Amino acid sequence: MPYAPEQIEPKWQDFWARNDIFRAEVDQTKQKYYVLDMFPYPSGAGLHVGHPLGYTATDIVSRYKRMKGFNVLHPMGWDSFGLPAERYAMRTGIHPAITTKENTDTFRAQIQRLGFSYDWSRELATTSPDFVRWTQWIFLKLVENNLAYQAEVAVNWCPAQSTVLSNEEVKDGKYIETGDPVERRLMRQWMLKITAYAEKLLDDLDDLDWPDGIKAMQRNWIGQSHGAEISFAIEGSDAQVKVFTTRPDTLFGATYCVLAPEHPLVDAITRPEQREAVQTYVSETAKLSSFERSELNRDKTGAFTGAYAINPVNGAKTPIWVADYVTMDYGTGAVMAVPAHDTRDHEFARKFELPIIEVVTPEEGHDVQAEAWTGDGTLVNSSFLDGLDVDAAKAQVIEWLETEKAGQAKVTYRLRDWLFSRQRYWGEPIPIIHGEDGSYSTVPDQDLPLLPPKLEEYGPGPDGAPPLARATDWVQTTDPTTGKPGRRDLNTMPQWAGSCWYYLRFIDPNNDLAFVDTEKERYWMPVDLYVGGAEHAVLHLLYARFWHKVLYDLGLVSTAEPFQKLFNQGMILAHSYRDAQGRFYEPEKVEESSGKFYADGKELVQKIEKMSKSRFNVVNPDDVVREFGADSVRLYAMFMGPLEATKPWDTASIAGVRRFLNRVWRLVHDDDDNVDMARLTDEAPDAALNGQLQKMIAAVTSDIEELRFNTCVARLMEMTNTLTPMSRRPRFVIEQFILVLAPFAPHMAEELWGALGHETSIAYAPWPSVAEDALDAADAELKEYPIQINGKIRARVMAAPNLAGEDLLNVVKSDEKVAALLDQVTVLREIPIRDKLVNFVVKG
Ligand code: ANZ
Repeated sequence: MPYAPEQIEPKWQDFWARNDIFRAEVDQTKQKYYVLDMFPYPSGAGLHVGHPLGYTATDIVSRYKRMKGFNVLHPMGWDSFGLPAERYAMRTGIHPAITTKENTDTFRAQIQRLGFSYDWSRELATTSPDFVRWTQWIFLKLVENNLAYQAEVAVNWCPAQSTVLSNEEVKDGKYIETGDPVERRLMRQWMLKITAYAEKLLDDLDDLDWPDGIKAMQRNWIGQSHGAEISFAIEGSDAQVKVFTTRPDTLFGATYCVLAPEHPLVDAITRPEQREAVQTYVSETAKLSSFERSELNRDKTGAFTGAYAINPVNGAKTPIWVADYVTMDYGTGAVMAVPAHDTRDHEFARKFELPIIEVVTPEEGHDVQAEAWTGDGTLVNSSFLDGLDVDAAKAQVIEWLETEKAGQAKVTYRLRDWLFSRQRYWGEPIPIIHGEDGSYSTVPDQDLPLLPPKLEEYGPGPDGAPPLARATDWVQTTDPTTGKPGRRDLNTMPQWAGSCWYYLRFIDPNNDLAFVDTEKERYWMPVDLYVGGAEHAVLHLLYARFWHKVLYDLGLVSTAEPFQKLFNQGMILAHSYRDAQGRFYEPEKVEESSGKFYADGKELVQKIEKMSKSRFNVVNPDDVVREFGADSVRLYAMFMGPLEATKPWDTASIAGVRRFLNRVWRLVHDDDDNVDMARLTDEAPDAALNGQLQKMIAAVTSDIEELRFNTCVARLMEMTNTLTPMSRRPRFVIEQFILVLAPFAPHMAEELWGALGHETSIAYAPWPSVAEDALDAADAELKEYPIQINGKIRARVMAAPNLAGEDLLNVVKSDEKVAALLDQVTVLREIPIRDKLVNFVVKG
């Protein structure tokens, strides 16, 4: 029997499961390591080859850390609330829980076929009643601590989906998942006060071992601005306009003020003669989406209120306008306009013929009447600020404002509160009961979980009424605190809720008394390594950090941050083929001829793109596991390129990795597939071989620590190239090699480990340590063999010195690059020259 992954892989998977090999328990005598994957949404499409990429990486780290003596927590579960199951239910009437369970079973089986070392006893699903109970419990903690509130808010309403969306889910006026247009609408909604944590969310990023790009995106999203809040009195009124500015230094250059159209002062200050114009303007802008309003190149529009504000610094009378380039959701919803130094104010001033006063000297030749000067300079036309630079003037004017009680320094954030209500069926119902008088009560702990009621129809009702409104019996209830009739909240939580805390539940998944046991939480947290796609840069990772910080402040968890180290895997692309009309062809039907692609007699264009059904380029992990084995798929996923790179999947290349594993098999087995005792020797390796071994161990160790797995695979291949041609292979070297192979190709490693007489799983065998002194010896010992094709050097192979004949040829031909070169030609003659080079005489 040659290497047969289809036989050994199920056998070892079964062995691991039956013996609970990867079961993790708190052990105070051991150092812990918590490795987490972003858990998948179990979609109907099944696992995608992108999943195994990240999962293989975390599995390698988990297995490596176990061998290093760590107590490793490596769990898997399901982020199972979600829109696709609900949509499917709307079409078919099948309850989402049923489809979710089917999909989960498929996902689990697919994942298990890849031999990942999860502790399956901790498996959880965000939709399970037990999990929902604690998600709702945490939400009620937020309510109790005034971090959740109801508000009449202008929401992102998506008519096509009949639901509101969070700001994070909307980009360029469209729902990021479906591309459906999004409008503004006023609705009473639950909001979570994430803004209360803006500063902590920003500051604590500094200490995290996260990719710089992700940190930058979070910083940008939180959007901290330093400036001042300044009060302008309103002429003939007791009211004041408060403006937020990042340029208080330009206060002498303010020539008008602007209120957002929704600003509460608009009505109160508008003069009778301007009322009609202002009202028309306000109602026109209300029809625009926030996207349309924020479009930078839009023509500036506005209306004069007839009222004037008094500039506190010089008593200047400045007209108050209403204009939609100022929005209610930032700062104070009002600005002082400085057309000489702000581009938008400049455009507006030009259009409505408002004065432009220079207060910061621009560069030679720049005219502020023609274009705003937004750079640095020296203050002019500004009384006591004249002569100062921008920074000094900011400090000076803030001091003046604070003394005069006309304003103060102020830090503002772009971050908005998190809109938390969804008008959907398949989510955690919001556990709140509304009284008839407008008050509300929380559902008592002992009544949790509050599960969604059974419905005949899952879609939204007329005009976006939430589906839960249909369950009239469920909705009508008694307020537990007052005993009076009450109505349940009709909203559900967004899909992000479960993923805000699932990593805590993995620590203690079956606890009935608490969401997590304190002792266990203390032992396992924080997550040491978190791997997943970069698409979660802002949404999931910001929301989870927020919940975690709330729990931390309530003394319910022991760390301020949940995920110490984060790594983003790259996206996996695939080849697609289309004809001139844009029709896609299945890759199996495509023929290649001299670099061009054909099907049905048409020439096709080959592209590397995202995988999608419509492009026929989705690779199913089951198919590749069946064809090549899980170990080959794992190795290929790592060998494709750096983990973080976006790269194309190429099923044909798995064959190369499979050939490598065949050679590994042959290191221990003879041609009859018995353990090859004849070639195994108990003699110690010579210095060259030992040196190469030590180098490999050192390199793979540091590469795993830094998540550079593609280079690890290359090292394993080099080592195999050296060992393959040897007639006597030191057992010591073979065993060390198998140990290093184990995290990458665990089934193969277990099998060979057993074949060499070991009776316990390799999963907890100690990771080889490096003999440092042998390392130096090694460098001197390896030799470079140039590889010629028809006399021209085409590659170089590093190998032991003094190789000759068949041994030299074997080493050289098992090199990936050389193998690839020879694949394309017909070899006529092979000329190995001892200790020097190899020349291939070829045709083609
Ligand atoms: C006067 C001024 C003078 C400004 C100047 C800029 C340049 P960031 O950096 O994004 O924080 N602003 C304040 N609130 C606003 C709102 N609700 N809608 C639209 N614009 C608003 O931007 C802060 C600046 O954006 C503020 O500083 C204000 O214009 C404007 F030479 O005030 B500035």
